[in-house]
Amino acid sequence: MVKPTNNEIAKLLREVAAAYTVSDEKKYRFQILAYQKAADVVEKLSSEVYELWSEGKLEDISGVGPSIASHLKELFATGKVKHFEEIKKKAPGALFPLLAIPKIGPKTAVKLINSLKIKKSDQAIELVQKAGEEGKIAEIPTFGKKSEKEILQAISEFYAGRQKTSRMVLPYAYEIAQKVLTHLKKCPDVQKIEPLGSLRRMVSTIGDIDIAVASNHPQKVINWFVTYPYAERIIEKGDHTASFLTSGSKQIDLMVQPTSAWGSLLQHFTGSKDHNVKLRTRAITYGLSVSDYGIKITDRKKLKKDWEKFYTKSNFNSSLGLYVFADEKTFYQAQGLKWIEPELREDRGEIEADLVGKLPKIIQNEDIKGDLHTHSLVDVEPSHDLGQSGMSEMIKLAQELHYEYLGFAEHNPSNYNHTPSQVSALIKKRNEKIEQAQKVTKSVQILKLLEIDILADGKLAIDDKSFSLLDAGIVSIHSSFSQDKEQMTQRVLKGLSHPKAKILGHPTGRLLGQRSGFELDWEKIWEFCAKNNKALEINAYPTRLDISDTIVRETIKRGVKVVIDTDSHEVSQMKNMKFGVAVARRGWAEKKDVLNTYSFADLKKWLLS
Ligand code: DGT
Ligand code: CA
Ligand code: CA
Ligand code: ZN
Repeated sequence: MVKPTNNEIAKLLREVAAAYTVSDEKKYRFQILAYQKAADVVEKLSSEVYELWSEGKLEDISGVGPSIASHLKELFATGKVKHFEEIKKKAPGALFPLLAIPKIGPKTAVKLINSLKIKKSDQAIELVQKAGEEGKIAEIPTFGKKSEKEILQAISEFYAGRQKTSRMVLPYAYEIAQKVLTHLKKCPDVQKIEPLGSLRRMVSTIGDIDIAVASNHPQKVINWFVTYPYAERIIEKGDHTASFLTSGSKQIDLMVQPTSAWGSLLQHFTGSKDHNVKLRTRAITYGLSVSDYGIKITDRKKLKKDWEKFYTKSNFNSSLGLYVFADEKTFYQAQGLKWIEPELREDRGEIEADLVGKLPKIIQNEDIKGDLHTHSLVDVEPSHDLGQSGMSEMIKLAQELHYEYLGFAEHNPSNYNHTPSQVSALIKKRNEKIEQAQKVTKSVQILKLLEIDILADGKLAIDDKSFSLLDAGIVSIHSSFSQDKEQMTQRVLKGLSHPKAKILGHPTGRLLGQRSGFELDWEKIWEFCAKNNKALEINAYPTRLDISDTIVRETIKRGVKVVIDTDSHEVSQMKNMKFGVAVARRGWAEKKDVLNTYSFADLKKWLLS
């Protein structure tokens, strides 16, 4: 069984597009577009293509056509695609490593390969670099000194571990954006500011960071923007837009518009692209042309009567010949829609739901009443890593977060070097620490939980006697990841079948950008969870964000609860809750779908159910 990650699949699709390009760009122009589009889509997808395939949902990915989908099926089933290999043979082997360099497209790569007579594909990058350092790239017709310099710079960026396809995990991008926002807010000409694009939609991985500013002096804002202390290279500096690369070659895009057009700017650059396309296509049928500047009436006869109030003299910009919108809500209303939460804007049925008044009232950060999965430094001689913070500081932060309850769920005492009674003794000792802490803590109820390994055969790592010392258990898979779907599913179901095993921790085991997670037969898992009152975790740990938004949506459709946990191993990580809430919001989850929005009494009741 082969499990390529989304990034690997996207890379492969780009390689095929590149091979088509160098083989006959005119003849294959449709294929090239289709493969590039598919690569874009796969790269941005918040669920793994492999998972979708295993759920029989490959065809649901909009942007991946039936022919590419059938090739992907072959890839997942056999590990390679005959058709891809044939096409790739049409191009020199050295093309593919060179594609990893920013700035080097397929045609540039082939020119370099031919002019520099590069034969060894595994040394292609070094050979190009060497040629550049010797001034040989500048001598190639149509290249010149300037492009030689750019190519050398791009190669050194590449070597610094900065591949152009690498996406940031959400919390990481969020931190960078906060720093840039702090810088921009010091500029007196900035009137409004907002991070946009995938960051505002809180997608689990972020390609680049988009920031919008409302200002009547765009040039001043742009000049200020590029003085950001960590701006390593300025890519573009125009009248209304600018971009630079910051540390780690992460791209920051800025767009500035006057305050009067803030609404359409927000809407446009929040995306997603698919949501925007759907919106704009629909608007045309009502005689409207929608853009980031505003809305133009192209055919007044088609405009609905009750929308007319949004198109008045006061919001008409005569120099642009269109209507501008200062806030996003009116921008949507002017098209007969209600405001749609950014996390829902993925063209996954949100526009249709809005039109019939069926948009969900999605969960908010304030609805969260506690965190059930945290690791303190209390040493139970565990099977995996200990936390780094003491119980008291974690409880203190829980109080500051206005939580009603906090669960300590250290890893179970290792069962390799402890007898079952030693395991019980260690849990008892940990429980005493909890009881001491509870004595001095009034506002937060502390739960005695544990993160328990589901062993390779589905047995749990602690026995019934140890279990009886706990309020409930979070059961998780931390080993034998290579089992197939059927085995994994049985293993998980067996692990969850203990009456006190109430939560499945980080259900797919995925690590963003590193490991695509294992396969499960979701229908079986959902059926079991619905029947036996088990919850699936949305693990908010930055590199996990597991389960994904699309699985959340299916989970709650079946009436199965999710629980959002931070899996904190250090006190400050408890603040990652919002990223898990974002996954829930993107999965259309409402407050009632999420276990840790319950009051303590209701939660206790559920844990005993
Ligand atoms: P990312 O950066 O890959 O995580 O994803 P986004 O969604 O932030 O995409 P980005 O940075 O390329 O563009 C930001 C927004 O700009 C996007 O969400 C919607 C809008 N946008 C970009 N390209 C297009 C386009 O071709 N058509 C339309 N209608 N909107 C676009
Ligand atoms: Ca972006
Ligand atoms: Ca962008
Ligand atoms: Zn774990």
